[in-house]
Amino acid sequence: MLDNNFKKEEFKKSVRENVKMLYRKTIEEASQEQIFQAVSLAVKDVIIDNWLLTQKQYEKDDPKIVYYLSMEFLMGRALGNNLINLCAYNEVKEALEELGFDLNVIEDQEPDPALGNGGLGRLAACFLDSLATLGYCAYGCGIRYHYGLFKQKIENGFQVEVPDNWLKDGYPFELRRPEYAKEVKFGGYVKVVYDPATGRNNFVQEGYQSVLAIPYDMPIVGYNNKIVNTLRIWDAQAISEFQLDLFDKGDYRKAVEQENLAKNICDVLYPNDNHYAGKELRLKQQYFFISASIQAAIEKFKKSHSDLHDLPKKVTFQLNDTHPTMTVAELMRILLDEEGMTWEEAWEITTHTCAYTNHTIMAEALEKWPIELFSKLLPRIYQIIEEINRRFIQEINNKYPGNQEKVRKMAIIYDGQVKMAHLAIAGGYSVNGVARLHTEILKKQELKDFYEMYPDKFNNKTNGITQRRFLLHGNPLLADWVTDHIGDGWVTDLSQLSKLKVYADDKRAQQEFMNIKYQNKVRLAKYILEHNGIEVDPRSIFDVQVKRLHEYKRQLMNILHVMYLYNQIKEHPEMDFYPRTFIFGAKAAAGYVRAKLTIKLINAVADVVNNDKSINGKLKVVFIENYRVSNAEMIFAAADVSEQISTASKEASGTGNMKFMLNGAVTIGTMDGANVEIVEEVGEENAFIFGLSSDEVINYENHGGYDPMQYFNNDPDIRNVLMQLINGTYSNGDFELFRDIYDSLLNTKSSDRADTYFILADFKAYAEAQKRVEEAYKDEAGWAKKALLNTACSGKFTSDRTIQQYVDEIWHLDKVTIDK
Ligand code: CJB
Repeated sequence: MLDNNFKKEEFKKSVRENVKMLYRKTIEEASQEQIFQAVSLAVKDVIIDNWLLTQKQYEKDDPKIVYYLSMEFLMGRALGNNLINLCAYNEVKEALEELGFDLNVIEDQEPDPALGNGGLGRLAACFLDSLATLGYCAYGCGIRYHYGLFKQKIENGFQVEVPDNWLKDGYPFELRRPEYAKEVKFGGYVKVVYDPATGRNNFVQEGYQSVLAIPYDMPIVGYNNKIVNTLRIWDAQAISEFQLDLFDKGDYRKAVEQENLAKNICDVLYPNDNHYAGKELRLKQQYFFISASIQAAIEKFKKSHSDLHDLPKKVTFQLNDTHPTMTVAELMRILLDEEGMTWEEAWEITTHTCAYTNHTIMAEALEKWPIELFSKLLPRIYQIIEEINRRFIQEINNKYPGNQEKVRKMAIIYDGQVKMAHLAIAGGYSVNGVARLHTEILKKQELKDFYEMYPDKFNNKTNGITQRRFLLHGNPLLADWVTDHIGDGWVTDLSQLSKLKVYADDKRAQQEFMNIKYQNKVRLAKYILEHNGIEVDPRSIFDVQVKRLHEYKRQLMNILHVMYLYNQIKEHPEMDFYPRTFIFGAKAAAGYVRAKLTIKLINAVADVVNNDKSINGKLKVVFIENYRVSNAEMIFAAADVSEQISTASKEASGTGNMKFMLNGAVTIGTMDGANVEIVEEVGEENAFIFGLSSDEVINYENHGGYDPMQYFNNDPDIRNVLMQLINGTYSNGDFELFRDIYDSLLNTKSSDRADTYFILADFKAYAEAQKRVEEAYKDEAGWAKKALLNTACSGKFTSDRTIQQYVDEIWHLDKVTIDK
């Protein structure tokens, strides 16, 4: 048995005690939610011992620390994952059974802490899991949003957003740490004070408003190694509660303003994915958590080190996209204003401590803050960025004398805007993309000028996912099967999955593998029936697209193809057609009108198709409400086909693609993001690739020449489907409901260029690839082999590998083990 601190009887006793202490109830009287709280506290008790041990070890070893700074951490539920990583899942399951409870039901009581939107936030969560498991000293730093990403309800086919009050019953795995609170200053002005003693000008922010940042720590449990790292999320509190003297001085107005400022900073996560909205409150959020995190990091460093010049040897601040880029200026501020360093010293330290990850090339995601807004809210920070910009322009001029074009394209402040990506690149020592293709596009296109100037800063780190959550926890049947065949080494070394390749042609292994898939499909079918009231046949092909709703991800192409298939079946009822269930799950940003209309279209098509008795259930369409981490685990396990159909060049990496692959789903996709590397690992014969290449897309974008109308005019199938958007087929005779979608594909007036994401260009190739999927699925053994090989070849895509590469090539952390 694994060494996991769990004694069953003690654990049961602890749960009983917790129920008594928390609720003055016996275990028989408690609700399932109360049992969840009591069980979580019992688990937390074990975790805290290891948390203390880890802290002691870190104090002793003094390893280098990475601070992973991120506006988003999409953690998903903690209870099950913590039990998995403590290697206590089965024991606790048994203990609870003996008490009369089902662990699955107890797990379902936990809200999903959805402090993130999609891929970027979930990646951060996978990284924390891998960092703890590999034994590296890491802090996640973020914001304790009171409302996470909204819950999605579907009403009359439309998305409705419902607030996600995840803290309402109290969250058992967090620890409030007011003793580590930090003051964060907004507004006011900068006063220059000459100090005759040093002969320096000192810069002092005055007339500002303060907010107190209170940290809440969440444990990040490493797998079977006793290491517990920390996710530190900051909450805002009015400082006036502490500084009542403000009232004494009669500055009541300021006190009230500070109260109001604090009140809304942490209210809510902005629900935009791959999209910059430019809201002042978002800028406040950014500075709030960065200032608190960097202050705390410097304070911690100074406790055990005497010379701040050593900071780069002991600390890296990793910026998860440009959202935390304020780090560069905040670190400069602390070193200059509080530590009295010269500009040159401070810059040397900063540019060897910060590193930036780029997650997207979508133009609308680029953060560019108006000077007006920025300088008012953060006068000293703005001043520092101005000076960084002045010196950076000098550097450009030195390198490219007289080349104003370079300055225009690369300056940090230009056209009345502060460009955060430019600041992140100039202020750090590493710039990485998140898949090979993405990094190449950054170097050759989006960040070409910067790559030319700093080629050594650029590197690739292909994303990864944690197998602990997405196989061991999410798919226990397959996890056990894998362990039966190759042992359990894969849990911490996913490359071992390649040992499964020898079973690819083994009839029995194939049958077992597909039988597990079938059982997972039954589990999902049950969920769909309970949540959607739709009956789906687990023997049909489960074809799944789950991810944020975005035009570039082309859920629209998928549903248009379903409409096309439906037309085919209706026209040729005798046609041989393998039953298929198209499953969608997606949240659209609350203000993203076209994305929301696409959800309506999917549901409208579902309504018509699912209720058409004449097609004998050959085609079903399901939109799973409120797609999130917890139901994702179940969905990946049940998928036959993984839809990864973004317009080539647009999806930086994708990580859902990896979760499907790990669970034995076969990819239908474009050569985009990490799909390229997935196909490289599994072989082109074990995936279904179609569509324009990224070069072709970029070429159209740079040189024009794309005409979607040509497809409409020349292809009756396409025309037919598009006409159905405006002839009432899916809208009870309403010609207008879906007109915006129709226009977006054909009408140049409705957007810069019609069909921005090349749906019509790729449509027929997609349909043809789907035909190949169907043919392949009919060959049972052939499909089983493909599915099994997808699992067997997915080893590269563990976040353990990604993190080890960050460690080896960017962070240079020291590995820590807990002394026995
Ligand atoms: N990504 O989720 C987001 N939000 C953004 O604002 C920008 C990018 C995604 O990040 C993932 C993790 O790197 C990528 O896999 C994905 O392609 C990208 O869209």
